Amino acid sequence: MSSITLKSYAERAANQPNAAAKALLECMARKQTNLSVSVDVTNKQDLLDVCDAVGPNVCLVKTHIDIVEDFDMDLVEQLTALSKKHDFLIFEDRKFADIGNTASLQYSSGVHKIASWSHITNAHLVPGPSVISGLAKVGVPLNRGLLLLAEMSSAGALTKGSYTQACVDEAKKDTTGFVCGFIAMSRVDEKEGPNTEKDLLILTPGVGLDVKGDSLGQQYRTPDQVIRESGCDVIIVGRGIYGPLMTEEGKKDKKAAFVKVREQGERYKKAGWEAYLARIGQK
Ligand code: S5P
Repeated sequence: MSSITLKSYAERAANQPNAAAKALLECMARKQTNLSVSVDVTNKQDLLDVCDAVGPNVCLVKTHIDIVEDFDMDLVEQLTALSKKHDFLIFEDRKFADIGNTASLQYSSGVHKIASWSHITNAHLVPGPSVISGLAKVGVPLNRGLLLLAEMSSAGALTKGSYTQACVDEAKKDTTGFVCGFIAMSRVDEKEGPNTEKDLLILTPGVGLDVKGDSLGQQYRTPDQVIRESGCDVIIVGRGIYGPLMTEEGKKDKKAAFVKVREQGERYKKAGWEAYLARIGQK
């Protein structure tokens, strides 16, 4: 049996049992993009404007909804409308890490009601598999998907060795059907040869074409290193795309900044897709 990395996204979509992962793979194949934009901005209008600008080029919008200062449910409604307009899924990067009961309440309730609008979310396995069961109780009836943080991009991350392996083992033996992949830097499910048990997605942050890192430990690799060399499936790009909005120049002239944001989206989409075509031998 051959590695998951040699299969096309469309082929994998056809056999994917998790509804959210299936929809994501189908969207990737349809739009020819493996780019997810991480929209880490702190006001509602900027968040929506970035999504509108890069929407045509992405398969997935990743949010940190708790950093939005003027959050309200109208933001969620508008974001959902944009996801339909541009054909992308939504991933709330909540990184749940509590006991099952608390995680399930954090996922379903509170101000943000994440499960009601986010197709995909993620969790640390630190509390053990009960975090999966707690979240699955809420997410499975809604056809959502869960990613486990098996590896992180920041310098000195403790997500390695037996911890990473435990994430892989839990994902493979998950009986809820909720776990559909990982946040990871490499093809963690194929460390010991091809994964023939269960198709799992690998979404990878720490992607940048122009810089190697930031002043707070983030480490960047190129789309080619991530998709072709490391066999990951989706590139997650934040400041590499919306960065032009954050400069003094960008704050003064938002219109010009959004032109650049759109261009960066196109640039990362192209780089990610070329790396994928090279990986599956179509280029
Ligand atoms: O290991 C990780 C996991 C995640 S989800 N490293 C990360 O950087 N992330 C997230 O990806 C992080 O929270 C941020 O939202 C995004 C990377 O942003 P960038 O601006 O550095 O591209």
